[in-house]
Amino acid sequence: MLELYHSINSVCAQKVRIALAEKGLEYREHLMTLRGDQFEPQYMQLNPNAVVPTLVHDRRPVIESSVILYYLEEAFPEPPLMPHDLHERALVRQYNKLVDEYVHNSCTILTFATAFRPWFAGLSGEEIEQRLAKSPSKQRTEYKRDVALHGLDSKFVRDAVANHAKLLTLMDTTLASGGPWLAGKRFSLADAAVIPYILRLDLLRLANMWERLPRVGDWYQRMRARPSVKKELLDRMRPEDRAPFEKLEVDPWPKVKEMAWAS
Ligand SMILES: N[C@@H](CCC(=O)N[C@@H](CS)C(=O)NCC(=O)O)C(=O)O
Repeated sequence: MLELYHSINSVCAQKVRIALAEKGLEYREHLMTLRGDQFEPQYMQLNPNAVVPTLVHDRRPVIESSVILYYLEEAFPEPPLMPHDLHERALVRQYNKLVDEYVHNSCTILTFATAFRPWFAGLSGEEIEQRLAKSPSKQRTEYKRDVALHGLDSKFVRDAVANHAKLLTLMDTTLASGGPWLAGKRFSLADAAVIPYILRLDLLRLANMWERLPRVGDWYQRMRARPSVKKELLDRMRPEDRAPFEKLEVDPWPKVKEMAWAS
């Protein structure tokens, strides 16, 4: 039996839900609020990093979203979400590595600098620190504290934007040399891993980041029409999941635009 600990807006969990849907796998879900339940000792036994997603397969946990994607591919090979061609397989891993190493934290930075910033409204640096103190990742705590205090003026934002630009450039290059999917002619774990971050930019009103990259825009439309993406990303968002994005008070684009293609 498959079980998934996740939350609707979690980008890391979204990629896993897409892979599960693509493979037609049913799972029992444990919906987390991430407002403290990730630190429950029982959950941290499954995932000592106190983050989602966690997949439990036959009572054994698998953590780290990209590792979960590869695990699902090996445990349930049909339909395949890894290409046959070795270079395309390497490209899938390259996308996942870029996301794991740079894009994920950059997405957290942009999201907490804007849509999720009101969660910390009115709190002092110390109070914010207390709220974040339980997280085992001191680096992510530092990012969140800084963007909660400084918003898009945080010193971390420029690199976060540049890392998204790097992803978009890789997408444009690989789509130009192949396509229609990120790692060739078939939908793969690269598409599943990347779409949550592109949707997030869109929700943060930053879709202009790919205005000069029409191939990326076309891919995004193809992805939005895909049943797994519709079911697990677009249709799963409840009003409360959309609210932080709809309530964005300040349009982030003018500030982000200056940084987007600066280098
Ligand atoms: N490297 C991890 C990152 C997981 C992660 O950061 N998950 C976020 C949601 S996307 C989370 O659980 N955040 C809760 C927190 O930071 O307290 C993975 O890929 O699974």
